[in-house]
Amino acid sequence: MLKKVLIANRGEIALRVQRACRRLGLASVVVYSEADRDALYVRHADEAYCIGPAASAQSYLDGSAILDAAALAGADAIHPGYGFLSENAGFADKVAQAGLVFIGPRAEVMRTMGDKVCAKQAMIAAGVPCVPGSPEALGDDESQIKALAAEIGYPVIIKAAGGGGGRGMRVVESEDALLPAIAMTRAEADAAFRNAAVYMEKYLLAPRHIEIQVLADAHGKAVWLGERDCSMQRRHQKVIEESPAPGLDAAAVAEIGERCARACEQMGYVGAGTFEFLYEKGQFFFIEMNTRVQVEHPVTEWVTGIDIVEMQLRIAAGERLPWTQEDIVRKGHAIECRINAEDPRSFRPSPGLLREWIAPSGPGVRVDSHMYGGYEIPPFYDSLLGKLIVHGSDREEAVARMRAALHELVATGVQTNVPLHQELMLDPAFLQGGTSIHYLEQWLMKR
Ligand code: MV4
Repeated sequence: MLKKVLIANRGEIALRVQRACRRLGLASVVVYSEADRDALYVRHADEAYCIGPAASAQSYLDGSAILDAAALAGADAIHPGYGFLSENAGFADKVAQAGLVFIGPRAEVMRTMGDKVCAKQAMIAAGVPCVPGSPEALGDDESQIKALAAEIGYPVIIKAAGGGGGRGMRVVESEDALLPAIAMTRAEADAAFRNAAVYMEKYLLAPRHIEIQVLADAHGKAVWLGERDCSMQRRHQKVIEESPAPGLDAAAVAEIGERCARACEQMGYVGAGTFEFLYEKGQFFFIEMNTRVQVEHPVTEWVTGIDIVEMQLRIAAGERLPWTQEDIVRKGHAIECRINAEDPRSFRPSPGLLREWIAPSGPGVRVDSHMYGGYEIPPFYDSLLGKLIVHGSDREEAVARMRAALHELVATGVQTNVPLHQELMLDPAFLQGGTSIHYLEQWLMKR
């Protein structure tokens, strides 16, 4: 049913989607900015269109330029990858209006999930546990707001309905700071998202970030593909992800996974998606849903044996999920290290000429990267060089493979965070497993 897919992204994920298309015998067409002429995905492409200058706003975020390229190429579907326009409901609408398939859920579902208050309401309706908090956006009644915070118990967190991914939030420790914090968050949210709506939640002090991957078809069936632990992060940038999450009760994860799959069926969700949870003291609390493929999808692919990007394409073509939940069997342990071009101490981006790039290999090693020796890393986009993913029969074997793979990785000419990963792979708390979302930042402070 699909013949030609336009890939509206760059870097490693453009290459990843291109490979999936080729494997399925689908034609693909890529778009690139003036800064990405020498990109590997452009070189491998059968058809490529320059859509504008280096600045993302004038290229990868320019929906009209992308739709023009799709029309010129005769594409019948658009895969948005992650970032850029991947969660932009307005773009999904325009794709549909142009008579093309947007590879993702319906625009209305994207819009619901983009509004974090609506997303939580949808989850409460579907029986997915959420962080205790305001059932709706906060109003203007100051005494009512104070009463709500007192009932929830301090500290509370004020979040922008239009935010997400760590943007537009403020922790409040006591009642005297409450109303000013709400006013500040509202003003920032109005400026940043043109949406002044904010909501309140109990602030969890040291949770883990656990997410559930789902796949849903257009025929009302959904499955969950296990969990990922993404707690190792700095400033909302994930650094290491793994599956399964160390030390969690399998029955408790299965209970949450089932609820996520049923929620998809209830919402008419279509495609790949991720339910993000905070996990503390044995309990899961939903915070947000991502309606795109995620950077860390390979760890789930490896433990389940399922090609998530291939499934996105097949679902968009109208195919039914070829399995029921009982067919989803998870094996071993997978870990992903995000390899960035950055100063390993200051985290400042380090773009420029990558003189050498030698990717590790061997049993249990996968590298998803768009790098090659002699590539000029442009300064305009994120600093991801690629992802190093390993698999082992258990977590210890996966860690051992990661250490060996990090030793083999050669990247010269720019600075990378490989030394940081090497230290973390020897860190007792990481080796123990189950560190909180604050662990890495605290570890970096002490160092
Ligand atoms: C929270 C929280 C604690 N309590 N909500 C940050 C990103 C956004 N997705 C939600 N975030 C948080 N929400 C309550 N009620 C702590 C965070 C948080 C966080 C969450 C996931 C991963 C990394 C994080 C880093 C700092 C704060």
